[in-house]
Amino acid sequence: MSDKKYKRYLITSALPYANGPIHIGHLAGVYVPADIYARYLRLRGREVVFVGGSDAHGVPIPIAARQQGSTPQQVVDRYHGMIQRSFDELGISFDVYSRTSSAIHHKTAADFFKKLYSEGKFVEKASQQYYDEEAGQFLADRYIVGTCPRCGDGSAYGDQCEKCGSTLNPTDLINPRSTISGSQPVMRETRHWYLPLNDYEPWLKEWILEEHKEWKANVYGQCKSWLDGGLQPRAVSRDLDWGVKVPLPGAEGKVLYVWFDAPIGYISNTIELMPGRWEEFWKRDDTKLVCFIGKDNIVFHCIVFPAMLKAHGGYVLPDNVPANEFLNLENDKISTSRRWAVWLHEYLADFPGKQDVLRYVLCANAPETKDNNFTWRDFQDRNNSELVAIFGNFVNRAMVLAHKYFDGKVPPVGTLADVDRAALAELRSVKPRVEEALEAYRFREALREAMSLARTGNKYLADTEPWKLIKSDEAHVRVILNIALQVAASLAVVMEPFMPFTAAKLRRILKADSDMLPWEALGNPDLLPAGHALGSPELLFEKIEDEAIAAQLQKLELAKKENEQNGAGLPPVK
Ligand code: B3M
Ligand code: ZN
Repeated sequence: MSDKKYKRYLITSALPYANGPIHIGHLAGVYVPADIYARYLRLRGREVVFVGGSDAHGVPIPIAARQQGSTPQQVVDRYHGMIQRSFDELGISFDVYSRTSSAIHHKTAADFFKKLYSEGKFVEKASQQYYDEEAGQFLADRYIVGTCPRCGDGSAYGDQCEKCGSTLNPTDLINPRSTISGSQPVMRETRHWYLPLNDYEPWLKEWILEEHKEWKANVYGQCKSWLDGGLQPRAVSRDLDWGVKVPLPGAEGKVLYVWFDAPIGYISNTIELMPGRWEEFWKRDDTKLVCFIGKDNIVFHCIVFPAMLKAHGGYVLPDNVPANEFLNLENDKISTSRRWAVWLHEYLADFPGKQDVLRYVLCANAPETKDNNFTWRDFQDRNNSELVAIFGNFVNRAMVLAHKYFDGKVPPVGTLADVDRAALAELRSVKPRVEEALEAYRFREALREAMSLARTGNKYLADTEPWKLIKSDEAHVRVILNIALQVAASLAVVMEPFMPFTAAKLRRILKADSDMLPWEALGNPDLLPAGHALGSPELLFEKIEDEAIAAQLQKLELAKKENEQNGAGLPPVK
């Protein structure tokens, strides 16, 4: 679909459960690409609202509370604050970061449910579910353990065996036990409300399979297989005492299913941000809604949430859902419960001032089309041989030479040689290439194109060797340094969405503010006027030594050992 019809952009990013800290898998899958996209659109002068927030509901929260000996509310408060701070420090530029425990969210989600209920959009059904008589409550799937019927492992959960990976129903378990009281649960009748997704199937098939063929192959493929398999009614409520209460008389002890209320959180958070204007963003068809998520959330964002919005009526639908695959860590699946992760708050403490190195590595290596692997060696290599040796080295050389030969001022251009014209052609070609990749959610490619400008600059100085030429042809050295500095100025522009801290530092070094360096002027050969006084040279990046990498690898080994000894647990909160 053409972008011309869009007047504003609504960018959402999955609401992480507030039951643990953010790790690099979340970042590479969702938040780094979403932030790059939001920053890019703002730079292009588009109106953007970038929505984030913590998911305060769902069984994971009370489970974490039990493990930690605290209450669900305490768990949410602790992790929400921690997640919010670490996102902020990494420069994830949310316009709003709230949480689904807010009063406004409870009201928005309850109203949404009530409208669908009063219009007869749900079906009500009775079913048999496991009940813990000692604890006096129904048991969510995760609260039931037993023997896996497939592999015989004794600690399978009601929804999944973690040993063999099988998806299970609680009734599949042999010898089921409640994790709350340890007693054997009994079957009891309960009633729930279901969204009849089967009724929306023909519409979803048309809307996704015909009208959104441009969606990423991994997303489109997953939707197609769900739709081909046929959709079933989905319960939108649960027997649980943590969540948004079902707003109906006689529904005590029931809450909205977390996957019903969480996506409404995007709406609630927008209302919190702009109480008077949120409807412009959510209810006008000239808004482009883009939802950034990881692949495990595809069905909820491409099928369930759109069906909810359609059932409600009046809301825009996602224009795109550019979900990523998973990032592994040192060739093993990242897992919060097994503590196999690089936690953002620990990274920020261990590598102060190196936010952009992580942003760079996670984007350059993003699991865009298939699962990918993060290794500390690769992190070190990309820092040392790309950021330091190419980008940083180029800018530093240009700055040092400009100070040495021209008193820290941008020299004027003169007659161009072929080598100069070739560099200028490269400079001009960057903008359309980066833009095209970003508009199509190809963030790795966009970053590669942006970095190609640094490579061009580096090679240009290496080929022309102005430090040798200065004796024989000062006029040409003026040209070379003018062009090199223009390339550096364009790097300050093009890197802003990817590495905002570095872009700001580069602007400071060049003594050029954002007004001098608008996105529209990216690639212009005259961003810095002749005679412009530069700041002092400063290194953009520093080498990461082997010891720092060894320390990280050791930390992972330690977590693995502790995990093997103590069983699964959550990472400590600092
Ligand atoms: N909290 C699941 C997850 O963190 C869920 C996402 C909600 S997005 C509306 O993967
Ligand atoms: Zn099993």
